[in-house]
Amino acid sequence: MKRILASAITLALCCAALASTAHASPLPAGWTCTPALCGAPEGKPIVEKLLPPPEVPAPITRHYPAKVIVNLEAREVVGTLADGVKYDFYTFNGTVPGPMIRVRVGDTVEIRLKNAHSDHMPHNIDLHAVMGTGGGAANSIVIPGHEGAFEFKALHAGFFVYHCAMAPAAVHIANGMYGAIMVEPADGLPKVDKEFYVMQGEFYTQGAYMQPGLQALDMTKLLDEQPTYVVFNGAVGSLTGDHALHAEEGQTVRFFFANGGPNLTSSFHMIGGIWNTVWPWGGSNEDHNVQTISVPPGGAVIADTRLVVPGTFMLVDHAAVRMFNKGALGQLVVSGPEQPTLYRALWNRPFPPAGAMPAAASSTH
Ligand SMILES: [Cu+2]
Repeated sequence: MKRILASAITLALCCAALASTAHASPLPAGWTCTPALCGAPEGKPIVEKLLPPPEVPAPITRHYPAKVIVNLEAREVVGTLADGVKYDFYTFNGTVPGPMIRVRVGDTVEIRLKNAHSDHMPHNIDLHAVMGTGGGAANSIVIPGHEGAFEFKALHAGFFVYHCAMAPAAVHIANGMYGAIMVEPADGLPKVDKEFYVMQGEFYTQGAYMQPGLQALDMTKLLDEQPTYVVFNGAVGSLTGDHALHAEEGQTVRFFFANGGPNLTSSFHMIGGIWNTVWPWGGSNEDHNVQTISVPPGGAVIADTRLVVPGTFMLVDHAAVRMFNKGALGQLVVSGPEQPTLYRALWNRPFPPAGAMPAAASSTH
């Protein structure tokens, strides 16, 4: 009897040991547990340095997984939607979009979300980079004056949207509560000279386009998906005039472009430019020589362009009414010497009506 009991105890201990060994991998059976995916965070926890858009956090140069702490705060702020037009925005950290987060695949990311004492609504965060219920939304619901946190392993490289998912989510998103997170592949992205962060979003105001004053959300327009404004980075003119983006001829410029929506798909285009390399959908596949990129609500793209001539290049949603009548317009000003072999003006002159004597030929063509 004693011997049977001893065997049973040995078996139980053995099984427990096996179970704990099997538990060491955070991934389900059948997955390859690479060091990048399964390695424990190394070094001291890193507190993510968050910057306002269109600024982008520096590329990641470390080659090991780390613990990254991201401090976000839901803030309801009255801000400028257009010249003379105010709006009561819902934001992450006071800006639309919220700051871009940049981590490396394999990182353990701790999202801390506070809800400002001065806010009136509960908020939360759903990050599309998260594999977990609600992308973290269920574990980050915070009422004003409260803070919540959750942690996830960044298993998939890519560029992802995050947004508030508090019901009614369409309202929180339509009020500007979105941002984006880049999960860099283990070896990083190809180096470029400049990086910019731009997000498109719609606003549904009770007043007509450019009607001055503090504008309230129009629920009928929202439900009908008929926005008054379609803008980049939360306002008409956020990337034009004094706020235009700048680069130099010869540089390669990268756009981290995402669409908060809540409803419209963007047709992201640079007038006078071509995207040399894009990562459509923000995923891992590269495409080349692309003119216009479809970016759905809750979707994103990484788009690189090499600037070969000087000029002002307009960034637009190529659904044309939105660029000239609803605000979806930005400027990239490229400085440098003219390159006449690549682009030059020829002529602009009257030509004789049909039947008139032809002018002396100026060309053998
Ligand atoms: Cu919210």
